[in-house]
Amino acid sequence: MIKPASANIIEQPVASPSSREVARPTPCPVNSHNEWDPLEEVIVGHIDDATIPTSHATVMCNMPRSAAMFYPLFSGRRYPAIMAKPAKRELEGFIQLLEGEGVQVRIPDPQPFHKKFATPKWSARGFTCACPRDSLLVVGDEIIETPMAWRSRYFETFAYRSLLREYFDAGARWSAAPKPQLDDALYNDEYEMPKKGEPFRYVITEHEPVFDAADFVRCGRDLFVTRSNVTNRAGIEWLRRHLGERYRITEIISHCPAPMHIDTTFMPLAPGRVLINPEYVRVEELPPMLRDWEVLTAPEPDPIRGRLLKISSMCGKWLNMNVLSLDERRVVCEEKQPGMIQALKDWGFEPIPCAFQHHAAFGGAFHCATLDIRRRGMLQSYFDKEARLPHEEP
Ligand code: DAV
Repeated sequence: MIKPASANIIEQPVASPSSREVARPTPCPVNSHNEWDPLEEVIVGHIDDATIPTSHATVMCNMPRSAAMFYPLFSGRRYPAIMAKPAKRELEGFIQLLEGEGVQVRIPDPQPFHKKFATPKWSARGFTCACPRDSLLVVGDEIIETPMAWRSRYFETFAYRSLLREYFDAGARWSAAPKPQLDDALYNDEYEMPKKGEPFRYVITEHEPVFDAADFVRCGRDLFVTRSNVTNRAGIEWLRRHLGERYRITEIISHCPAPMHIDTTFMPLAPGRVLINPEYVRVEELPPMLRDWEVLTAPEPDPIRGRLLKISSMCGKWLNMNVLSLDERRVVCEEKQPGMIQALKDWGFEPIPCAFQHHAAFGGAFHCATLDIRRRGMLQSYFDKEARLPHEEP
């Protein structure tokens, strides 16, 4: 069942009252239903005033060991130029590439991330808006501000408020999950990363709903989620009820010992085609609704060269999967990952290599660094008949 195109159309006032023209409907600027429709407008984060996040269990438990040793020593300070400068250069190159491919790029506002802020119970400094994928979730014509578990990210969506206001004025729906309190009760003091074979456990409790948008990926009427060190069951349930009957949310089991964000684990690239991380995902544990989908197993990442890059990355090695689809064929991926470039070619995609390794110190790669505002397409179901929602027509 396809949502009528008119659902995305809003009426704009006529320019001049004397004009005889009838009001022409303008499409809503926010319209993105999946990870692969042709990309027209995207927010790309920036790293101005990026600040090493305030040391906290939620931050440290997700970092590679080398970074977890080094970041707490500098927490609350701005990222040094030796890290920021090359990352900025790469961001500029990425933006140029997107614009060259005909995508409209929007940049968030400057924010004083280094400034200390407080709630009645705790204080922190900010982090960065390098990764719009985490704090905002676009579902159709709606943008949802997410309740993030990191204290250092409490006010991060403020960087997007002028954009959000603009989209709202042009007809988008704009909402926010309940502002979390992020009290001590949300965090599990005794948390230790589970060892191989030990049951899943998470640094966050179920005290209140929290989630990062990057723990979800969208395939039309279906969203997939991984529970993680920033997304709890209550957070998933909040989104499920908020989106209502038109959508279904299905969990993907990740065997990552410290999971954070689905976009290095399970990345849909086209209708019926999903890229999976062979270390975190077991094909036999994928939900049955995916049985007709082609599962593309990500190749082993090529090793990162360079001492600073190695110790400063906040992310795991599977960042090679963190690609951005411009459409069902064109995929922006890291130029220093020849294995992934070749695999994408072999699968019939058109990889567009781009230098972006220095962004890993700020939280991710292409998927993390972006938020697709508009992709040309409509809401659809991509799963077989049995997998349809009970009220959906065949
Ligand atoms: O695999 O370290 C990267 C973050 C993606 N948003 C990882 C998570």
